[in-house]
Amino acid sequence: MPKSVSPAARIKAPKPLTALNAWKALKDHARQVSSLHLRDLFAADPKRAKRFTVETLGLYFDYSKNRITGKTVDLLLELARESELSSRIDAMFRGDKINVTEGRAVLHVALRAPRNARILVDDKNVVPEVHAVLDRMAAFCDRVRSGKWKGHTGKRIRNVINIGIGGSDLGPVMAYEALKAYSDRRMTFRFVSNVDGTDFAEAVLGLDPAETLFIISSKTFTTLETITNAKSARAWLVKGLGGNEKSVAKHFVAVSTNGPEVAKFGIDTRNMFGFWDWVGGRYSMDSAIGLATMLAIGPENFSEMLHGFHEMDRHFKTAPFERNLPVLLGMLGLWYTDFFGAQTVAVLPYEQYLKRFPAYLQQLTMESNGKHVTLAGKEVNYNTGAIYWGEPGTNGQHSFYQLIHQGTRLIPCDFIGFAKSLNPLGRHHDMLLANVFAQSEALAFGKTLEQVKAEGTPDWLAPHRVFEGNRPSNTILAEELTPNILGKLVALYEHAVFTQGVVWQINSFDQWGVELGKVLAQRIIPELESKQEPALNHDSSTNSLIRRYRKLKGRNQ
Ligand code: G6Q
Repeated sequence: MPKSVSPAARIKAPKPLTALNAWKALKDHARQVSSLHLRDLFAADPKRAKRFTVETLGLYFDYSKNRITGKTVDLLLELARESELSSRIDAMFRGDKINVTEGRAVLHVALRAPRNARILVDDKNVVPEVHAVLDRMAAFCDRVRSGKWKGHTGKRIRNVINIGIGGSDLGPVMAYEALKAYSDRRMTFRFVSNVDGTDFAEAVLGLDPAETLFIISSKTFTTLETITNAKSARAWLVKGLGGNEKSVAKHFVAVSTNGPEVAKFGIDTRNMFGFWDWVGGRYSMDSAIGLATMLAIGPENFSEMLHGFHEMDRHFKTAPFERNLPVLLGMLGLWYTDFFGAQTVAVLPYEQYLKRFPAYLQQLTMESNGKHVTLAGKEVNYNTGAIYWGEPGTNGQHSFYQLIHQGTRLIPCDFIGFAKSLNPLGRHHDMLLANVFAQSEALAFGKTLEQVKAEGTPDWLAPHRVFEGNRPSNTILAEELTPNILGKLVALYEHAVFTQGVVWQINSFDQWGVELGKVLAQRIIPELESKQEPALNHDSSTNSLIRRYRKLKGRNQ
């Protein structure tokens, strides 16, 4: 539990965000920029695309189709400087306990640091421990992938089921889907997260328990959904293998920070892969939580992914803000959230393998920056974290893009595309990429009434066919989706989230809302299950819902 004296109180209270010079200047500046159209900004500056593009680390980041001028960028970066972003970055990389509400360091960057790096937490270098776990994971993965690790009946493992939720699920699922092309196709990978029994039932459907390995991924090893699913998995396995409890040993491994709970569940802690309290759940896909990913793609590809993460970390720490991808991405997002009233950001990967990337980013961004008080506990008087959402292109074009093009809301978009397909098929890929470029062009430039009329559209129909344009987007292009590039993309967003959190003066690394969810249901479960009619003390709506549920289940007297 947090101590009674707030560690935040020891932090020198920064000037309120809205009192910073750059913030005030941005307020005035936003009024001027809101009357400018991207059509005019592009027409006035033939070099605009070049001026607002950064190419580094194999990523081509074009942010020219944003509602910005050179002055906007200067002021946004000035705001980052006034917010002391550099020293906050240093504090994170140094292992300072910047997660003040939980008294923890925030060191996902240590998970991908090279072997010879030195990062201290409480005066102890944590990098050797990180690599010791990675080495154990690699040895385990080699044994499973080569068939040396045998199940209880002597059969090799062909199916891997990761059981975890939130940060212990979204990263592994996203990375598995993203890197499927690099995975061992002879193996089946499935992911169970929901406490809804359907999730588990569907995941094991058609699988032979003798060939199935469960990874129970839970930092705390007390999460209701995960432990419930893990118990059902154990029952399914033991039943399938003739009722022998000993079979658990060869079919269950754990990823956790909680050895005693793992042992209590019945998993030998020699088959446990650890991580540390300085790794937040949503920042853990490159820790042992990535065991399923490593089993799928192999240790070498996994290490390529870590290398990608690390390259972006180094870039974030050292590149000047003007060329710093996470700083630019973060500050551009903040520009629309705080100065244009934008509520959401659409992430639109034109790459089928990234189909779970928006869902992954949803947790990363919204759990991190969905906060309404500052580090010092003061209510903010500006907007913080945006709502992130999206679907892979081109599917979204045939559904929700309509609102982005012609609705009444401003929705900044991040387009993500790759020059090469991992499945080249005739003209498919050129068509796919033509759509990326066409969409961002249409969003920015639109179609005027004059243009619509010039096409012979009757007057009554013309307003419906006008696209006002001036709708902002970033485009991120890379050569090909590789483990390395995936690492870079994830780290790009991680650090963009950090950048925003620093400017908003919030703690991006706690999640009390999630903790609340973990306890709320506990009180109601016995009320649903009890044989006797329970005495209910909720509000009248909740009481009625519980009674109705019990009645429908035939549990009422
Ligand atoms: C992530 C959150 C949350 C967490 C899950 C699972 O940052 O803390 O999504 O990952 O609640 O928690 P366990 O790994 O402890 O089961």
